[in-house]
Amino acid sequence: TPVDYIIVGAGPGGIITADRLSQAGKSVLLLERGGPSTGQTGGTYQAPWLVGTNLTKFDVPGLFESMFTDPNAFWWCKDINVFAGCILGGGGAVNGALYWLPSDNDFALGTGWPSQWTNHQPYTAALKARLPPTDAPSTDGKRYLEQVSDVVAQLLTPQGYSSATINNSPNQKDHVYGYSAYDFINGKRGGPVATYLQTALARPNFKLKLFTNVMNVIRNGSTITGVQTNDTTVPGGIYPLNPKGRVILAGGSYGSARILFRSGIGPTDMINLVKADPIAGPLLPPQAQWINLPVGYNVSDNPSINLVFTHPSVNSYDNWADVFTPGPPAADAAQYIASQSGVMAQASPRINFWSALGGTDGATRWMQGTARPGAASVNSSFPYNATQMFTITAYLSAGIKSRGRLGINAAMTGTPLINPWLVNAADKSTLIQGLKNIVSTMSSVPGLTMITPDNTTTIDAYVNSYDPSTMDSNHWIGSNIIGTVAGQAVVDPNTKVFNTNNLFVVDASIVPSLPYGNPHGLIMSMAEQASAKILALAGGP
Ligand code: 6FA
Ligand code: ABL
Repeated sequence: TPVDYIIVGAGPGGIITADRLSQAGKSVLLLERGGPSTGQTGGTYQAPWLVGTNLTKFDVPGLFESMFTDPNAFWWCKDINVFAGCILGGGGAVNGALYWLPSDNDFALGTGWPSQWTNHQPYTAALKARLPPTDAPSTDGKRYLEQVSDVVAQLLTPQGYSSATINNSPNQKDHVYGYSAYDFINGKRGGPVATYLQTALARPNFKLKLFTNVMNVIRNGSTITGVQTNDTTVPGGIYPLNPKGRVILAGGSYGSARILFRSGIGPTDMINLVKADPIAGPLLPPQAQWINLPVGYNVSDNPSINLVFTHPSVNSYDNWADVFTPGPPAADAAQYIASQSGVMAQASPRINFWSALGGTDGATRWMQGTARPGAASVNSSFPYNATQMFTITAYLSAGIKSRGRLGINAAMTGTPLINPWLVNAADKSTLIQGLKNIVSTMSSVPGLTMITPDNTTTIDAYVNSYDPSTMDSNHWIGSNIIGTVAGQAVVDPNTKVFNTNNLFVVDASIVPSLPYGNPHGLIMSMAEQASAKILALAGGP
């Protein structure tokens, strides 16, 4: 049966939009290509030490680092060449869940948001009411494995940093550090799946369909009539819209861009790749109906550089290598199963910090740091004690000027086409300055040793030789950038795709500039605001 709204993709953007539109009484169908994730959603993928509970890999915060080392990583999209979650919850089901309420600057005009978007506070407040952040996720309110936090605070204090509860003052992002904040609830992964999705599922006018992959929208010129899927149980695989219905793409920065290419929307070189594909080609509208928009351009992601240290007080937690199998230390496993408390109630980060940096081009950029026990890769010329390792990841954040391009290849796989990291010379010199600042006070922390880069490698040399593919922060935005001018932007201020009547995008891809912090908090506030704008826009169902 036709519906008012088809939403493609159950990540943070899609779930929040689906909940708000169904709350307004619209009939909503949410299509997700992946399967269940958390125990609450019917997921069953468990660590051996959790058998007998209903807790899956996606529920337990302390299993986060094992997302990257598990040989059975079915949750990553296999047809996207960077990390992207293809599972209920999207990136939100598999990410580190660091959660920052957006600041005013994150939605300011200078960042590329249209003027209609600057008043984000009511939407951010609505988000906070549904999904409050916590920087003490263990159910007993205690903090565990906090040595990294203490050591990094000691390092930063002589540089003029002060401590804060970061989400109590989102606008304060200069020389500030605080405990890592998450959207975990009751010691488990929370996020939109545990909150917004549950209220939507309780409504008779809302339906979620898993394992349903949308190839393209069906359109007649500028009017979309439905979506083409892999579902063989419905005629032609097509899900239809009501006459005034709308489609909202929320497949993420790579996923939504690909659906647009496959619907004849985007740069001609991308649509020609679709045309040449034996399956996707015949589903394209005739060339006279192709819509030329800069889909895939204006892409941004935080360039991130890892510094690895040792300190005698730090417990590297065996690099998180055993947390999935055979399991964490027995006492930690037992404590978590008994009460969702302890080390396993938190993902790996322990402290986050920010500073503003002046660039050689006169512009201000911000740097974010995230520190955690353990290290993913070590490159050192001298012996070190692996049980004492920790990592500081430094990200260049708000103010980045570099842009790249993403697209598809001939196999229809989503892929970066032009890397977005440190293309702009002042981005690079600013990040290098930020790294030098971080290590400038090392001598004030007794016992602190940097092992990557080692003492024979300068910060400049380290950054110059850094493998660009490992600068990826998984914070892709901008491929369907919002704006006021068709041709410069892909979606208009109401998130409607230019030159279409009823096609929208509400996910990371419309975000014009990276925020101060890890982006999913901003994306969720954006989805609150986008659903209000879509409901208010005339001509809909
Ligand atoms: N962001 C944060 O704020 N904090 C973090 O700690 C953090 N960590 C990570 C992280 O550790 C990893 C490994 C990754 C990949 C990302 C991280 N991020 C973090 C970024 C954050 O998760 C993303 O920015 C955020 O999830 C983006 O939300 P969106 O709603 O824009 O998009 P998603 O990719 O999450 O969801 C898209 C959904 O659509 C998926 O469920 C996918 O399966 C589905 N989909 C895609 N194409 C589809 C199609 N054709 N048909 C049906 N469904 C489709
Ligand atoms: C994020 O926002 C990033 O997207 C992730 O890359 C990051 O996790 C999490 N938050 C937590 O800070 C890192 C892991 O800690 C590393 O072990 C892993 O190698 C890396 O992601 C892969 O990109």
